[in-house]
Amino acid sequence: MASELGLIGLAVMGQNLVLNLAGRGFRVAVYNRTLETGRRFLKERTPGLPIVLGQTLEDFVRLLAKPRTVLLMVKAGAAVDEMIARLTPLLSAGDLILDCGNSYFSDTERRAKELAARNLQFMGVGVSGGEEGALLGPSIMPGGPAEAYARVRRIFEAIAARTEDGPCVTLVGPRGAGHYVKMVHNGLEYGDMQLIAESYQILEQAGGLPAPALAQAFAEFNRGELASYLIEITARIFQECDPDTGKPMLEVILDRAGQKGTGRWTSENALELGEPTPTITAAVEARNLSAKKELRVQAEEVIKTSRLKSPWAIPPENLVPAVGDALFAARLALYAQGMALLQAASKEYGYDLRLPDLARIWKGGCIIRSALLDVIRAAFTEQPDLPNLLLHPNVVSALAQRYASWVSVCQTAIAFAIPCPALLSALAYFEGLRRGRLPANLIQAQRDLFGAHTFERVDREGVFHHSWDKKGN
Ligand code: 2AM
Repeated sequence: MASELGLIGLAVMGQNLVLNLAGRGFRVAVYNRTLETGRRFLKERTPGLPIVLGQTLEDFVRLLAKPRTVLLMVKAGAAVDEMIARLTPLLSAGDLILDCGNSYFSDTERRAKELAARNLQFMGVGVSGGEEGALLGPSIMPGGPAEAYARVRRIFEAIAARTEDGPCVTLVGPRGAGHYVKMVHNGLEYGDMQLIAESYQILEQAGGLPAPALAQAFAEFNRGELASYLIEITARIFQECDPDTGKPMLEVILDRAGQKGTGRWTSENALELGEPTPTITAAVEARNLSAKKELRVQAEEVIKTSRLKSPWAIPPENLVPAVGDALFAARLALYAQGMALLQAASKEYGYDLRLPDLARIWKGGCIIRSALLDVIRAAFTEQPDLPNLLLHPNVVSALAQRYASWVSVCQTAIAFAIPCPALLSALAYFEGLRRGRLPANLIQAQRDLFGAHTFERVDREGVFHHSWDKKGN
């Protein structure tokens, strides 16, 4: 019997997605550039499941029921174009290709156009949840034509994560919208992880909490408003020991984090759209700074500015709850930036994104799943035109309650010389957003003085230039 769909690319994510599909009863044909990988996968992981291997791409295509549905799970970038180029001559009009990798959204826009010209349907699909999500149920963010989605909706709904609000999948928008939303998801993931890492450093270095107390603090956070996958795994990480040395795992792990591009893409695009996302950018830059390990070790020796004598802004016994408050407040500011970016992109690219739906499909399966998404969903359901999450009355009062802790935690971090770029950038975003008048008047004055760039006035319409006294007379 012909396979209902095919999947190309049998790295771990691809393999797990195939197992998820086959486990739900879908008959799947698979193909991998390196045949041996495909053979091993079939032999070791698929006995009893309705999975067949195409030894060549031609064989693979012959195994598929028509009109064909092909999922690509190959490395983002040139590999996707190569695969599409090899595949398209073997396909017929009306066949559907779904790129499920982490492609850049403008590549997806281009491919959608190219394939439409050849009468092939195309979707760019964001898949989040890591290896485990792919196997047990990811959050799926498909973008493309509604008629293409109608063909795969049943499949996606069957394999996606489920919450009490239904399967974590919806057609998020046309063309590159799925990959765009996945990109912002990853940017938020960067920000969230960095905020948590900074909170850990404050608790450990200012608060002197040992690993068991850190585990307890984060487990406690996870029982409240901070409940989320990332907080949960953080609590678990503090409990883990290295089998070789018996030391806590965190002690033996090198403090050098890489970045694969999706966080940076979010920042780059936000800069392009003129939408501030300082906390996402701070997180990307914190990873870049972490990568300069040798330089940091050297600088630590050279720069020995003494620290403040009595650095406490918070009574030590209140530090854990205060950090919890600060983390929650900063997380609100981070997600406010991400949602604002999605709104801006929706307008710029005509994606017609529905923010409450995005919050819903992120609730299960993916890395950023959290209780906060319910708050976000409720806010944008109630007020679809809400200009910024931080303006919703519930969020306003949630932040008002935590403001003193947030500021005190930042003060404590500064006093202890603990670098907290994400936490501080989130606070600066909040303070900047809620300040009707910013010092950009001075920027405008400087620009007008040195370059006659002109300025607007607060008291009348129009464009003005002032004859500045440039010599300081
Ligand atoms: P491989 O096993 O032959 O390397 C993740 O790298 C997945 O993408 C793997 O399944 C890998 O296949 C596949 N891949 C990477 N580059 C590719 C290319 N240029 N053409 C086809 N598949 C590719």
